[in-house]
Amino acid sequence: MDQHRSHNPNSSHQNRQSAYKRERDDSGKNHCENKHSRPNHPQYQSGPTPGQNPLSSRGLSTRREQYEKDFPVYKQPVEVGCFSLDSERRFFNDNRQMRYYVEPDRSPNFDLRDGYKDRFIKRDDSVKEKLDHMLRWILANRSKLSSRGTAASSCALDVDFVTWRGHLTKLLTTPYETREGWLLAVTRFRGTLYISEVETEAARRDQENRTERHEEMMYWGYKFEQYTCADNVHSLPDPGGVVNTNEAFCTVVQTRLADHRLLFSGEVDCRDKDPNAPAPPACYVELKTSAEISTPKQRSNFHRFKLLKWWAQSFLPGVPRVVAGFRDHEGVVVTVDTFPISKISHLIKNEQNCWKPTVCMNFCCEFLSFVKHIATEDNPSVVYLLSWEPHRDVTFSIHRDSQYSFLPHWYVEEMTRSQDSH
Ligand code: 0WD
Ligand code: CA
Repeated sequence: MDQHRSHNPNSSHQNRQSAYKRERDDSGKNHCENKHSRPNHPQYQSGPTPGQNPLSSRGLSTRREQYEKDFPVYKQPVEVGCFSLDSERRFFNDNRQMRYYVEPDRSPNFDLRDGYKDRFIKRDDSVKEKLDHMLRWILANRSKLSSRGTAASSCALDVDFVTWRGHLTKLLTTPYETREGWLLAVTRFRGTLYISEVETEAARRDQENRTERHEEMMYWGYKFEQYTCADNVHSLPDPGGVVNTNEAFCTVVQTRLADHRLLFSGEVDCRDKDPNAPAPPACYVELKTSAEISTPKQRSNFHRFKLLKWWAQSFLPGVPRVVAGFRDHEGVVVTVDTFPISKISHLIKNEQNCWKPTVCMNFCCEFLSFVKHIATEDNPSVVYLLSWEPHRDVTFSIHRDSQYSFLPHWYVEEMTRSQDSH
């Protein structure tokens, strides 16, 4: 795979890369240094002195107009590893939970309600795993990531950011989000910035007040996976089995957004079972369910809201297609459609005032610059808490040895040890 090609859905944009490079020529020299150059960003003012706790009134704008610029450089994501979580949520540094896509009929009539009462084991979502699985993967694979650095380099890892793909998806969709805010905890440790989500009060309330109908509908997505995924290349899906949401297969990818080197992991539903399929992540398939579309209004909402989320989630790790099961109110899949990620931005072109990939990517890029700029103290027990509510700027506060600290001792100790032995 050509690592230097940028991954761009709007390749018709002329002059994109050269214009972008000119803007960025003052940065990206040494990603390990703790003090950062302070390019002139229009979106925010200089941050406060670290060490203070009060919420800063200075923030980062999330207004769409600010981010309607050329598409930033986004390198083709490269899979650097993977891991699996088994039926008891135990970590394995391998692909044992990989599943294989078996194409269903276009009108399969899958009953997504089947098994909800008697063949469903639900992950305990009160257990907050934070970045732990990714950190385990990093420790098991640190030789692939550590700087082959000279004595001058003090980086433990050759990346600027470590996070879950899902957190980046939230950033990409922020300029268009009108309902749900977020809280992201950031810690700088040995030059790398770790980003881990903190549940908002509103999200906790929503989770507690879910209706039985909503609980069941959350199962439907997993049931669709069971109808379309086989455990082995040569086997078939087993709709009579148990759905266990502890099980997961996750890809770990490395890429770069402008001058931000990213390492993130995302859960992958399945892969193309053809042995001649392209290498990961290009052989991966994302599965979704959605309410069937019968009116122009429903179609428009689907384009404006759902396709934005689907595009952002799969574009980030370079997963090329989403297979969607459209279901009726009784949870029966009436049609199945494939959405190539590269075609989604064309599909939405006819919607008035619709979302734009460039706005999503430019906002994420500026957010990461903002984080580099404010999170200056390199200390595993310091958390910069970035918070955002719809129609507001992104603001932050600083917390020492607080409930927000998320890098576990086992990680900090092992990284410190491995670094000192280099
Ligand atoms: O706050 C969270 N949601 C966290 C999730 C915090 C820390 C870890 N995780 C875990 C998830 O349980 C999962 O193993 O990270 C893994 C997924 O990370 P991701 O790929 O970055 O997450 P995202 O892109 O939001 O979701 C991908 C898939 C979902 O598919 P759909 O099609 O619904 O987008 O991961 C699954 C789900 O299948 N998933 C979860 N599974 C169980 N519990 C959860 C969850 N909380 N969140 C996503
Ligand atoms: Ca899915």
